[in-house]
Amino acid sequence: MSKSSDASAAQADQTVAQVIDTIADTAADVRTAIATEREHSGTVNPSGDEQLAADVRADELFEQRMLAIDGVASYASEERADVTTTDGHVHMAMDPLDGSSNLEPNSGMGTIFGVYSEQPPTHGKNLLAAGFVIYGPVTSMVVARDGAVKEYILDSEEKRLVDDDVTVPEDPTVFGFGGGVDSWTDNFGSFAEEVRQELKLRYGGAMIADINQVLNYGGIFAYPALESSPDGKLRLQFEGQPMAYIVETAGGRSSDGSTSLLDRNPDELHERTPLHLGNADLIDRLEASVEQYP
Ligand code: AHM
Ligand code: MG
Repeated sequence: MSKSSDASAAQADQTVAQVIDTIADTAADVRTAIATEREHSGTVNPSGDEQLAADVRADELFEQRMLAIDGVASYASEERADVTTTDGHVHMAMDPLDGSSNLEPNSGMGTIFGVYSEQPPTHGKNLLAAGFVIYGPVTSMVVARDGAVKEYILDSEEKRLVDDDVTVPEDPTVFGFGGGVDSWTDNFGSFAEEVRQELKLRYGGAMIADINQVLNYGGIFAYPALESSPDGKLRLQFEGQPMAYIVETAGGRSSDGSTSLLDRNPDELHERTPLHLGNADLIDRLEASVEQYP
């Protein structure tokens, strides 16, 4: 590596550290938005989902805080059509409030972030780091960076490290599959029936919380291709690739049905993807079952 690329790698590394700290600091404000900005905003996001005031607020908070960091060159999110740009060398892609339909029943919700070396839409290989925050009984944060996944608790003065080596447990225990059973393809339905006989169902309606179950207990989470929506529901750049980066760094696998989500190069910022994440052998079996996915 040349001296100048050494310097820019070090610069990017410093910016990534600042991004992670700023997201941790912003979590308390997002929790407040969840508690106070509970009404529908009367708007839809670029995927056509109705937005809550809390979705819009979380998006504004992260746009403002991310772009205020020296070195952050752009901010893209599930809640806005276009990328906001400035000068810098790393690029943010975020789902500011994942699982916001859980707001009314007071179930888990979270924030997902991916830090890319190129402006989205971009290839998954350009991820430098990724993570998520869960606004659950406590606020926790999981970060994948430099080949390791770490978990922190945020409800104290400083972010407190509680696990410095998050790894997908070898023996899988839980599964959670999105979309109605009637909307699945026959191949996915057969695979789901096999899994149902082996593992315990855990499905909470927020991908971050469901994948955090997989990180803790081993297993598989999927939001598959649906008969009516062959690309599924979840967005590749804001949800799929960051979560795939975390699960793969923790020793698991990701797949869109035939390839790792990190090998995908989206044409569109808001492109959707079938998504399957979890223990490697379960993802291998999934791929063998659904081989004619897109
Ligand atoms: P959102 O980002 O608009 O909240 O949508 C994504 C969420 C995922 O967290 C979750 O897995 C999925 O939508 C749940 O969908 P469904 O309600 O169809 O089960
Ligand atoms: Mg989401």
